[in-house]
Amino acid sequence: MSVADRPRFPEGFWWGAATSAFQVEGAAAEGGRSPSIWDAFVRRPGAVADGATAETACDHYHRYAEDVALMAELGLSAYRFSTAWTRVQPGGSGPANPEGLDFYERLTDALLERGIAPVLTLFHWDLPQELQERGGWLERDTAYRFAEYAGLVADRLADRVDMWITLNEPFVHMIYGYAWGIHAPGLPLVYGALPAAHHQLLAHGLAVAELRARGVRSVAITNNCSPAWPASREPADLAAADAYDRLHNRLFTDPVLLGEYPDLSAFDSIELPVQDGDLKVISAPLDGLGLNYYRPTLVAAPSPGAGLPFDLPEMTGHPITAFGWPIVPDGLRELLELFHHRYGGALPPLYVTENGASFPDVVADDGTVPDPSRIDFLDGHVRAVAAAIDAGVDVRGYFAWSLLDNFEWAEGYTQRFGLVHVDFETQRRTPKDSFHWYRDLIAAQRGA
Ligand code: PNW
Repeated sequence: MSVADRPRFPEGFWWGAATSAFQVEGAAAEGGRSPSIWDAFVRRPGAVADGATAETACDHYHRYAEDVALMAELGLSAYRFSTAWTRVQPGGSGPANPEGLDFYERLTDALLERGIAPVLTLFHWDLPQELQERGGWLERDTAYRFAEYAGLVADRLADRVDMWITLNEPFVHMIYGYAWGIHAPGLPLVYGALPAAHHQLLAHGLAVAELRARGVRSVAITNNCSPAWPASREPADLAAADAYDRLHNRLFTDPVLLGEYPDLSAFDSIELPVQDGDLKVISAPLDGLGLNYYRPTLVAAPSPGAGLPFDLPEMTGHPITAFGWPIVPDGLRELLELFHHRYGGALPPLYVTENGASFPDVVADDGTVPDPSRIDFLDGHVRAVAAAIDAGVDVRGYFAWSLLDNFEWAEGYTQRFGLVHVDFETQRRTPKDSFHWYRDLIAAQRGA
């Protein structure tokens, strides 16, 4: 990219990369860690591609120092990771497990030594299995358990973590985990999943209070969001896209920013177990909103008897990733501007907390990993962020998903999202061409 052509970012903009505990750590039976719902789910025949488990994953628990060195080489200003509840408070209740907290303290300190801001997510889908056996997010009590766990992490790290993110993508966790059952805990409850929305949101609000009580200054939540594109300008398609937008983009954002749920009357039987005072807890002021963007969603009027107020037809006419997701960089600009206009003064600064793509990367004979498609993907999306900033949206950071190839949930190790290639037999890390591209981009931006 030539200098003249380079997008401009505000001073102090965070250039980051992200991972999550279950997807990279491994060491599943070490350090006092208890089983999570994902440890249970991967054992279900057919649940995960190739019957893969995350017992070793990227072995980041043992190799974190090497991984932090890679981050330093990239020149990251921030690193987004998650803490495993199963390490910090095995079983999901009771006192902290100091060995679990020791690990996150070592990681945090290693980041700070390299001048990388730690961005800590408290929940990235790996609920302690013991809490699932008591109902998981279908139970209100899990929200109180989460607040307690948040307090334990903050007791140790409140003075050192730059930004705290309560939940990662509660929408995806609810839909994949509780409505369709294709992720842990594997419950195909359809509309019966909705209590998992309210209880995650309540957990978020209760945790914010625990963090504030420990002096934490910067708190956010990360939502997966996707512009809903109507299949045509026909009123039935427009209404379907509006219903989808309420479910995917507003259900987990309106309560947090506006203190109210969106009108969901387009859906047959949505019931949220809201009690007096909950929305006040849920709408505690935040310092940031994290958006994870991967793709827009095409939405059409439902076929008769569909049970949902929309259909989601395949989107054609765009290049696709190895996952089959359409590549639409401008959708990120659209999303950022949508939030800016929709929430106005109620919107805190935005952070793109995940964005990336999977491609079938291999290490070439010369030891390089050519991944031109990922470079194109990242370049297009970084430009989309710049365009949103130019349009007046307050975006403060961008985190590539992911630093490392890792355990991609139900896809196991078959989808590679990393800037760094991981050989899952030898644990050898090899920076891909996109790693060098991102390093150069960051250097140019920080030096500019
Ligand atoms: C996110 N979708 O999940 C998660 O936060 C990551 O843990 C995950 O590895 C990454 O994206 C890549 O999948 C998503 O259907 C799951 O649009 C599904 C969707 C988006 C994000």
